[in-house]
Amino acid sequence: MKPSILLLTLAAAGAAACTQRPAVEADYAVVPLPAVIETDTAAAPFRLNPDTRIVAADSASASNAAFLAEYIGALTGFAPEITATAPGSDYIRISCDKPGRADSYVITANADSLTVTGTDAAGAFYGVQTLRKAIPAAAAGNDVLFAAGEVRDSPRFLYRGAHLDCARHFFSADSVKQFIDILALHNINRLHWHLTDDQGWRVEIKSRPRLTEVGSMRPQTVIGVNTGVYDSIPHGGFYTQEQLRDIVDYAAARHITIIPEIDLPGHMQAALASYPELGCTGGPYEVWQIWGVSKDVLCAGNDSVYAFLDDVMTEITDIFPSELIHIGGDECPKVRWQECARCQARIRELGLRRDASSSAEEKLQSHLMGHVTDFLATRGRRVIGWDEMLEGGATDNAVIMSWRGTDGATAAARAGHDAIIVPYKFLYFDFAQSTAPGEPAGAHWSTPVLLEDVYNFEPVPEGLTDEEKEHIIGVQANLWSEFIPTFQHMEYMALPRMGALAELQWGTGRKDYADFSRRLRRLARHYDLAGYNYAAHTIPADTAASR
Ligand code: TNX
Repeated sequence: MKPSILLLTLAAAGAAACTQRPAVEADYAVVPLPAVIETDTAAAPFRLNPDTRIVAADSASASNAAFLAEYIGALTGFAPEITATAPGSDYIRISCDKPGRADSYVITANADSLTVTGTDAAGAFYGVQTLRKAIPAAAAGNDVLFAAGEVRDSPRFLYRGAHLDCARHFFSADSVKQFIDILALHNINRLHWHLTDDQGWRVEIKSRPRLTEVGSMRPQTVIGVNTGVYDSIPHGGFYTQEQLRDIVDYAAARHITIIPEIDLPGHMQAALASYPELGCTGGPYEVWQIWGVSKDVLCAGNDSVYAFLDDVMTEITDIFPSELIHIGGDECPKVRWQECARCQARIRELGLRRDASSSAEEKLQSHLMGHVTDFLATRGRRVIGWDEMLEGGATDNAVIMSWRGTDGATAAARAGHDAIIVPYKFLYFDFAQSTAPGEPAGAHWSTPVLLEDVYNFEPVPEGLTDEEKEHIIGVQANLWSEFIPTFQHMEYMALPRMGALAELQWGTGRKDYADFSRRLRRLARHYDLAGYNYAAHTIPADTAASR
């Protein structure tokens, strides 16, 4: 007699129950902390297991489903199948059709299923990041239990940035992609990419080939803080437009917009070395081998400089779809302009005069920045500049990046400009992470930026009205690279401070350092799994007091 199918099925189920696989528990309290976590410990949890399927409910959710499958694979070793329709039970469903604020999501879990519903594809992506971080990094070979209940989450700021300086030291396209992966893990959605500076021009501009032929390479670099001793090692590199487009796509798939920065009119010595006629003195100039602020800047009295900038921005906007384009504006000494006949003639021609707040040369800089702003506006773009942009007067819709403190942001918000908060004392991650002996060096001109300082920083300046506060659109950390020559070192400077940054950008603003430390320790296990280099010693240890 043949055994019935029913009997066989029961026997198989019995065997599975007896040999039920071990399980670990997920914890929704990740970094950054979700706004609301409501779990019901009395109800049966959702059990992620080797048979769990991922349902991509709509075409916009397919890539989120693929990311989740990849993360689950890396964490547990399972290879979940992705389907378009939900089975009866045992599935994770991803969709992005919930009305509400951008970048937001809800996770619901019960014994049958787990759902991630975004207000848009980006929101669902952050829900997927939360699930990924909720899974213990040491889950391999285990099922994962997700407590029944709901997580509702929405970011505090819609601009959540990180900056990377690839001009002072060049990092490969693959390293930049790894940086983008790190940003995604922290719910960061803007990469402010510093692509040009005195020490190197890193972006291919086809109409001006010498920018990379000459400007991307320096013959050697000063050792330490302008010691006068050089390393005799040529340093350089640049990204082709094809590589740049590939990186833009890689970032976009992770809901990250790349904001390119062409820093002008100062920080341009690599461009001057390539085209000396763009400077006030005509050169010769070299791609800078030292650090600091160069006196040699673009000549603001020369029409060919304006044409040069139009050409550069034409190609930049062809490569980068970002609405915001960063045009620098920082640290532009005026000594050359004061002595330059063409700059002085331009000042007279424009009728620029010193007044109580700005010199004629500062106004000349505003004129030049205004030209680039107007040119970008014809291509549908809006500019960001460093807070010096306010000095000679900034155009109305310029976004101000407040780096010398938060006063720039306050002034900007009061004048009706949007502002992004990046004060060096809290958010310059090129400064050392501790005062411990042997702490890897970083920038030297200010004090170390400790993990706890980052976490406890309140980004919205005091004294703003509610309406002015609306102008504080984002928070960002900056990673300058003068003293950070390798990508491994860069990772170390970024992590784990980026965890604290994510809390400022996404979180509610409530402060509880012990609770953050506990969550960060779990995130650090994910850093370990990914092989990231990070300052583990800065994470408070797991003592009874910190639990
Ligand atoms: C200041 S922030 C700079 C950069 C340096 C950085 C080093 C800003 C607008 N200018 O050029 O790389 O300090 O910490």
